Amino acid sequence: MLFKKVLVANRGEIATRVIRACKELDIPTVAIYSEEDSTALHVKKADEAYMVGPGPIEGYLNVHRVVDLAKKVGVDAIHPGYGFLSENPRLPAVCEARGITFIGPSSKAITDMGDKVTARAIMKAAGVPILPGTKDPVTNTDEALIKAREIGYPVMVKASGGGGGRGLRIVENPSELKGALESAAKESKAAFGVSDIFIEKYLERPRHIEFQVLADKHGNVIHLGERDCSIQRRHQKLVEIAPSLVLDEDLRRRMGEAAILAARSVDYTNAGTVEFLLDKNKNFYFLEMNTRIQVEHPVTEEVTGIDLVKKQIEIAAGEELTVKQEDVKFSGFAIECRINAEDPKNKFVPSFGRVTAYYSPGGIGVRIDGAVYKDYVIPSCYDSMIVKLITSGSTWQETVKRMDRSLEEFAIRGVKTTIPFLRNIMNDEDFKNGDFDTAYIDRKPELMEYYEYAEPTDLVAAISAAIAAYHGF
Ligand code: MV4
Repeated sequence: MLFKKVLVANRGEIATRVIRACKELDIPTVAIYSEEDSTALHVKKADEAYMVGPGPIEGYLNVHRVVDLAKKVGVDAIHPGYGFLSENPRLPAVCEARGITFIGPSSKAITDMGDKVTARAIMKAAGVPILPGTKDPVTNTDEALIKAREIGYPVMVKASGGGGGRGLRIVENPSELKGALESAAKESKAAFGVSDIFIEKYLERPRHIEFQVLADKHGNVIHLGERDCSIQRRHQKLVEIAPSLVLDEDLRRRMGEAAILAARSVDYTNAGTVEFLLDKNKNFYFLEMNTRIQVEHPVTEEVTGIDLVKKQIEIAAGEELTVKQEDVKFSGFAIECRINAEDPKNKFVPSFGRVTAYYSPGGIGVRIDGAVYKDYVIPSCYDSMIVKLITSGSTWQETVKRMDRSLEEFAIRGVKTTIPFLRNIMNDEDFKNGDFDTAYIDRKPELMEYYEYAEPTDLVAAISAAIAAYHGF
């Protein structure tokens, strides 16, 4: 038996995903949920469920309360999912102190990779390619001006404690630098509590290529290939694919080796992702390392056939990785579309509320990782991603067509979703030709244009009104 009982310290689709893996491993599960999540799918699927709080967020973020509950109900392992506590170094530390296994890396690996300046220094020492940049945080404008001139404009000002696009400033020339440093530091302080910022050479229109790694507690480290996550809007990934359409075998091998080197440099254990930027000359540079399972992990699972969440649980339980690097085979292509309850025609404003109809697609190569169902009321206090649609196929063209067909089939009524916008991407010639980079969405405002069929309920109301008007009511 790997574990007696696993507590899933998360919500939404990833909580359901972890519970499914535990069920297949015959491990009983414990869910936590806020009052707003009392009707959530993960609460229904877990063997036990306990309300935490107060309020919609606090309960999912309180390390001591989560671990206290775990001890109280006989849990011996905690899976953090992504977001929430997944990259809080205090959770593995408190788990260790209380004799509970944390299903993830060490507290130190999380801390080191969470600080971008520290991460860059570790990678440089390990021989992983990094972009030209400052070795330490910049502390004054004069020093920064000298460093930026050495690096060469354009440069990017970044928050060391940051991620996800906050505290980022692109600086084209010296006159912009002082203002960028001040605004980035201010944003960083507000977002991350620390104002440390550093400077890197800015890559124009790079691709965002990330490598999945798995490392056990016996020194075995493998990579499971790459995911191309270039299609982002405001640093939110929208569509992720595997494999990338621009890597040849030699580049894949070199980037995979660099990803393994990165993991080894922090004595990494469990599942992790090493993110690189790839420039137009196929040079790659370390961007950051994510010390958690990621939203987009299913595309790697679909092309390798490896269940990453099960591997996380087995590694945490001390099992050796049975898969050797030479055993990892890649087959076909996979695309993940994140379906958000948002209105693409109205600046992607969130659209929460009751799901009045829900019909999911099916057929060969179609996977749904989600947490919504008919009559579920999507709460307004959480992330707007409601379901992930993943398709896989033997060729890129087949996989894209399968995704478009599945999006067309997918009926989610009662809330607006990004499905029509995602279909536009699947039918865009540049996307179909693999011709995209991190600036793809910004270059194509027409992707937000589409004809919106009226909701059937709207049609009934319109027809009724017309009949009433005709009869002079
Ligand atoms: C960069 C970059 C180009 N040059 N760093 C950092 C946070 C991550 N979400 C994206 N980041 C980037 N860092 C250097 N030196 C390009 C990105 C980047 C990006 C930047 C702005 C807007 C959208 C982006 C999408 C992917 C990557």
